[in-house]
Amino acid sequence: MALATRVAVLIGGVGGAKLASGLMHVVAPERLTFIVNTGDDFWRLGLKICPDLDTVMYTLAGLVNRETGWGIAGDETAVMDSLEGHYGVEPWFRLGDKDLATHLLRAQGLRQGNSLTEVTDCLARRLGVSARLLPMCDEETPTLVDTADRGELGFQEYFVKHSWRPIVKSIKHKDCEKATMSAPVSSALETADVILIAPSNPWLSVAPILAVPGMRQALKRADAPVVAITPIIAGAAVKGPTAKIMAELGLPVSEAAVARFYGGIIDGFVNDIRNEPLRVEGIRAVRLNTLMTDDAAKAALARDALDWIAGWAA
Ligand code: FO1
Repeated sequence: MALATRVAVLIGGVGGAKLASGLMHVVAPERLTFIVNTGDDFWRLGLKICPDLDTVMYTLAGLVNRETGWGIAGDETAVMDSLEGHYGVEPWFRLGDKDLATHLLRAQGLRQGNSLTEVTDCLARRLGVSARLLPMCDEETPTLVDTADRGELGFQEYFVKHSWRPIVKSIKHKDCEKATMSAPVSSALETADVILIAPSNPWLSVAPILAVPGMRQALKRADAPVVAITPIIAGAAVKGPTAKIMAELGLPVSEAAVARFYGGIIDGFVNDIRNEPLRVEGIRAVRLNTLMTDDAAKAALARDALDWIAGWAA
């Protein structure tokens, strides 16, 4: 099933990038399209930072810092240190020197009037990434996190400056009603043989993608089966605030709650072997090892998930 299959993946964050890496071993890169969350994006020091696009791009290019899951391996921060040391600018969001090259080129490309889709494609191709990398939309729809103790925060303020400690009351996708699905995103969903939702944070990293007008309808209308992979294993998140946010939103920290969150747009759910069997109306499920501890586990999850889908998708 794998190599000839056209796979589109809705993805955000570090967890998603691990699956992206696994898929690269199983699906021909030119048949892989990643539709990436841009709700984390913000302008900083006059540069457009796109953390989830960069995490996927660097992962696929073999450049990513594998300890953090973001930024470039071995990067240094001479520029950030100079900002702080010479100018007293306290960079709570730290950009590596090599990483800055990406942000400089992206900001330049955008200021020249290119779309984020065009700029992203140019950067990825120059890094030798042959899978297609698409922002979920070209408009800016920043994720805002309304918190009990610090009011409304921008995503990176919540996630980095305050280390996702604030208590989440609600999550908004600013100006999402003005966003539009780009032609490449629509085409990727129409032509895919399989559509996967990566084990990214559903509320922080996937919800912004689903908030793009027309995205949910495109997923429902797609011929391809839509299958989500659980970000919850044994009642906890592998990494990041997924479980904490679910509890703060009053949801049970369970894979069933995630499956219900995606209810109506998914046909299947890849559960974890450590979890109880999933019982959610109308959703097929399988239990695989979704804990991607090394490259072999990432590839195995990608292969086993696609083989399972091949077994029931017409
Ligand atoms: N995460 C941090 O916890 N601290 C940082 O200083 C930081 C800088 C950073 C720079 C570029 C980039 O692409 C990502 C960066 N991240 C940092 C991670 C980022 O906040 C998250 O990966 C996503 O936004 C959440 O999915």
